[in-house]
Amino acid sequence: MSVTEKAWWKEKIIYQIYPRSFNDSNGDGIGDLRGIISKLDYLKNLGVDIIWICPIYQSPNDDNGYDISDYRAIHPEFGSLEDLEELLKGLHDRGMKLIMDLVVNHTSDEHDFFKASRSSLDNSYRDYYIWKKPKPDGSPPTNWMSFFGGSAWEYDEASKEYYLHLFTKKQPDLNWENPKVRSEIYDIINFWLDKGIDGFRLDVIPLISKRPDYPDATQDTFPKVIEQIYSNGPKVHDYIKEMIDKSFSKYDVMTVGEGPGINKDVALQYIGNDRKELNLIFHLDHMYLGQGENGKYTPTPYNLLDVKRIFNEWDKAIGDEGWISIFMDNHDFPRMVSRFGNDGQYRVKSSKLMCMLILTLRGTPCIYQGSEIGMTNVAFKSMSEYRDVETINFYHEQKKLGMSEEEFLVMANEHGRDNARTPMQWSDEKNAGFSSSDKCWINVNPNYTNINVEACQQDENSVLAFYKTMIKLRKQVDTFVYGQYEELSKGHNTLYIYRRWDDSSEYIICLNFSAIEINIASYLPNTATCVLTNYTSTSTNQLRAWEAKLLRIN
Ligand code: TEU
Ligand code: CA
Repeated sequence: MSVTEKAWWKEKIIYQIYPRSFNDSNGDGIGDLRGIISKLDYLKNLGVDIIWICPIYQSPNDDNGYDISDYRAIHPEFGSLEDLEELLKGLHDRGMKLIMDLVVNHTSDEHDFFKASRSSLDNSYRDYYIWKKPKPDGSPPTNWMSFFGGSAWEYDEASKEYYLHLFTKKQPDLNWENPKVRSEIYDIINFWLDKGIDGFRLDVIPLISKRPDYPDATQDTFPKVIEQIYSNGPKVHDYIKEMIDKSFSKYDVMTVGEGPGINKDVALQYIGNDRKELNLIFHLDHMYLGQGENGKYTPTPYNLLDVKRIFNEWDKAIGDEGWISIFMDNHDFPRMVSRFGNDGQYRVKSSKLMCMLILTLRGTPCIYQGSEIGMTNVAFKSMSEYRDVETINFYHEQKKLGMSEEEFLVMANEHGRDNARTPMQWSDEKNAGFSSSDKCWINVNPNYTNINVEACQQDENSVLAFYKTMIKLRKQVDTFVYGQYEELSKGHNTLYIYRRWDDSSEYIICLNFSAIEINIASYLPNTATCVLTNYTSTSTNQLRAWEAKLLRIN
């Protein structure tokens, strides 16, 4: 058994903050940096180590900050550079770390680079972006669809050319073939690393190298288009290696790539111990489950067997040769207790079950804000409550095809990214204690009155209490970090039982993803001690409804 190389970014726990929705310090209804600063002791007390904050740079907010118009300026809504430096110091003083979001596949169309690029065909910034002539019939250069619906090409009347935008038309893709673009990006990275941040989450990094022949997409599902057309282009590793060499390699920092399109067969090219590229990735194979021909709004069925298959295949493919993160939701996907758990009668139990899952699988756990109190999806009653450009764009697309608002609302309620973007629920006070404003940028989930941090802090059996216990346990037991992994319940469509072991100890984690009690004696050795369960009483070999049980094998 090869010993996995030790590293701080393997042992620590990431907590993801969507700043817009975390805590509003100045009453404008928008979360901000000073709001995060006032919650540092809460985060320290939770036990998390690395705080990843989504983009806080200057942006027109077409995609809530993932459309950057100035990479070195903090958006005034979030605060100032001094606030960011105070947040960084506050984290470092508590022995915690900060990683920021690096969005360099594209900029905002309001970035100076793009304003210059679009100004004329012969402008020196023209080839900072990807401009192509129309096909002879005037149609876009390829049939590529944007992640957010519609064509990935926008026609520019002035120059009679199209520019590429794999996301919204206000997010033009940068041309990484251009060494001047790459050099600008390395300067941006070094600007922030010199400020002492502890690394970056690299947004859609597999997309940065485009296939030079710009082939039309022929795949039958959008995830396959991402994998085979948009991601893993011919120079992606040249670019990542050069980026690491020109910036990250000079610091003891963490690089975690967001990996749309990275499948288990190419993953080690990005994260292999010997590759000197990224430290780890957030792969999205389990997140993309259910995304059909045009993505999430053309849904296809899936179940727990698919999720387990993906986790097993990835663990087999990566083993000790690389590293990934373990997460089950973030700001782009529905809340995990609603999607994979049971956010009704078994909300508390299944929230604790999801906690045990992400903290005992092999990989760096990433907890998304609000998961620690069992926050759920939100059932907005009208499309006017939605804020996410992806949801709104797809709504307009489906409306053109005849779908009614009521019909689309059902899908938006289930799949929309705003499910994860409603304000953090701190208390049962106005706006869940998130803001003193009369109007927040997005409505608070009405269930804040009983799902909130304060309520959890009064209850020793709360989801929050369970997260603290499970986080402590994970930090005491190296086996959960560096140990091997094997599923014991393959083929079972509601049980997920797996073991983790190394030379020092062995544990079996038993998760019942259903409300049906089941006997699991056949999966267990005789000598097992129950270390933790999400029930207040222990049981024998019965796994009760949505029960999560951590057993130590003596
Ligand atoms: O997400 C890229 C990505 O893969 C997601 O867009 C995901 O496929 C989609 O949202 C599922 O609905 C990153 C950021 O996380 C996301 O917030 C940005 O919108 C996107 O890139 C563009 O920067
Ligand atoms: Ca604010």
